[in-house]
Amino acid sequence: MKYNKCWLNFNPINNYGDKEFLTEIIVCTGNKENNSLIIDNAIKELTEALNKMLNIKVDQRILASEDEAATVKSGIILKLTDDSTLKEEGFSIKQIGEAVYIEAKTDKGLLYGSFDLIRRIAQGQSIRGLNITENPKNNFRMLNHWDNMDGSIERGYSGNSFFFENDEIILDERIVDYARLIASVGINATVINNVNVHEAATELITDRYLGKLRTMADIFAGYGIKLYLSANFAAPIELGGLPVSDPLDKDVEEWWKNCIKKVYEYIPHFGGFLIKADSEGRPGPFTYGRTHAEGANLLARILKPYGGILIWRCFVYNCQQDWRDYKTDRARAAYDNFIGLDGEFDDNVILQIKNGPMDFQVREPVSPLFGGLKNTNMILEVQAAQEYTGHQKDVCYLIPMWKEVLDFETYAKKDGSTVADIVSGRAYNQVNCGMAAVSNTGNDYNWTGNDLAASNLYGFGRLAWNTELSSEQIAMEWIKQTFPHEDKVINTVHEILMKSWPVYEKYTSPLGIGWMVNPNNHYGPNVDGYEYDRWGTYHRADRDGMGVDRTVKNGTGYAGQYNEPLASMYENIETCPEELLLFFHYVRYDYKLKTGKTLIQHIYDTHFEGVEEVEKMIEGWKELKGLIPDDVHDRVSARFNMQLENAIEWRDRVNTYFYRKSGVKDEKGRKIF
Ligand code: GCV
Repeated sequence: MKYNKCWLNFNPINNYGDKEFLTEIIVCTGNKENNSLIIDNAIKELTEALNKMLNIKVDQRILASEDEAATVKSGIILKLTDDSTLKEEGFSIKQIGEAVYIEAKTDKGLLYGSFDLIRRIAQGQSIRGLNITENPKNNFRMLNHWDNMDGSIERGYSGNSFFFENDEIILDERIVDYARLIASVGINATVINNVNVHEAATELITDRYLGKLRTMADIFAGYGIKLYLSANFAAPIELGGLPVSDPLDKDVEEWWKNCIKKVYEYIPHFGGFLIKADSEGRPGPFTYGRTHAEGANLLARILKPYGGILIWRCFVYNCQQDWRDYKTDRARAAYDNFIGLDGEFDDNVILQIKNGPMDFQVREPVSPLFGGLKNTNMILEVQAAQEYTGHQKDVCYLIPMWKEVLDFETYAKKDGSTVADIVSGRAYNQVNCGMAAVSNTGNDYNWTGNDLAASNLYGFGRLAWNTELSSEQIAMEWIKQTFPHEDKVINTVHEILMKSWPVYEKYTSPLGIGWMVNPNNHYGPNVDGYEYDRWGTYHRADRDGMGVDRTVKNGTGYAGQYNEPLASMYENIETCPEELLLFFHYVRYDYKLKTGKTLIQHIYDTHFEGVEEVEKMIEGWKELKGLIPDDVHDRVSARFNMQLENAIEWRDRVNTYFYRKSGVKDEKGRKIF
């Protein structure tokens, strides 16, 4: 076996009490010939899950007529309905008498309902008296893969790509299992290639690859997933031989028209494009003096008749900017570049905004763009790939971080304008919006490098479906579907996951300062390592204090990009949330935090604590030996060893650095190297 099935392992559930409802799957949507691939897949999943988990060999029956359906009294009944409380992808599950009814408006809804039922049984939950209705909170629930055509993955920590190898597309059983995995948590769209579109990837939109992509898109469609591609803004030059890729040039428009027509001839259900432009060396409309709206709208207009969507990233900044000017601030860039374009994007354009203003640091404030744009579709982009959060060597369960972002009140409206309200479309009555995660997958046996990192992939899907689920609940669901149902296992893994982000933060970056990592690979400490700062350091530490002054009064002015009362809250050192203190302020080492500790003592203490807590997590994990499969235990133990080494290195380097800068001794007299 080249890979495991993660949370779709369908481990046996002993002594499950509700078997009597589950002996037959009955589909009431018409005759067999009319059944869609999606329904066939739903039946397949239910059949396999019940067989493996409960040892039930389920029968299947397809009913041809409504009359016949009315006679059914027992089994799992999949039924299309026109229930107006359900959205297109929603479903209800009701257990009545001897039957469990899964009802939905569409085949996709039936698939999601089937996975929901499986999830409940896999957790050992009773389905007796079940009566639930579920509608997804977000319409777009996407993965972004940063996979390159040579098989490498940018910021990939789980092996190589399972989509590409040697400039070819891979079509094998793993693609089906990938689709099953992500559909099971409600993900409905995926971009399979890197936003940095290099060489062969530019050609994905040509005859060379479109045939195979069609096959892949069909597999995905069977699980309700749309295929998207990252496109190269300079494709008209690189593929078409045109002298420019100016979005207002007629030949460029004509070129894209022909290209997109061809894409849809091959793949009528193609989702659309994701574009990274004018950022980190990627081409874009700035070259021609055009705006990002002009760039995005050109493609959106052409995609529109096909039902296509154009997703345009707001991760636009000038990595060559002169940091010596104190007012220069990369954190300002996304807002500065896009706020003036609010309302100028076509309705099938979605702006994709990273959760924070910088770049997926351990701790950042929420991007002010969410509270700023009012007439623009938005997708929240988070990073499941642990680029700055431990490379999937260190455990870092990211759902609590994403929850904080979703729950953040932007004050864009008087009420109901949290990030979750905005990206779900509730705040401004929008349809084209949602959430995307940079995927943490690769062709490793366990998909995510660290077995525990699968919780982030699982959790992203669940959270994108229902932003109101708690981090605790998501962790619990994942654990129960992944590990044996032993209290000790469940409690220990739950505790490890829930502590992991705060622990990682403790031994790495204090109070929102970020970027003290080794340049380029972004793992391990390097206090002065920020690669785009050629003239100084990111943290701006001197002998008196550290932190970046982002106030309007004296600093970069970034704090002023927020709506009130947030702008004033961040501006004022007394009201600025402490976990972000150094993000917004230059703070003296002797500044007293709310705990009564000085800033420097806080840095020392948290770094010592971080290492101690990793040691405790390892102790807990050791005790699971024999209670979970050996291979899983060994793999995670090996990762924990790397994490401990990393944490010690962080502790020592950070503490030593700031001890040398400040000259202030540790109050507790611990050894600082
Ligand atoms: C795909 C960061 C990463 C890059 C990534 C970029 C982006 O800068 O380090 O690897 O490029 O973000 O999100 O486009």
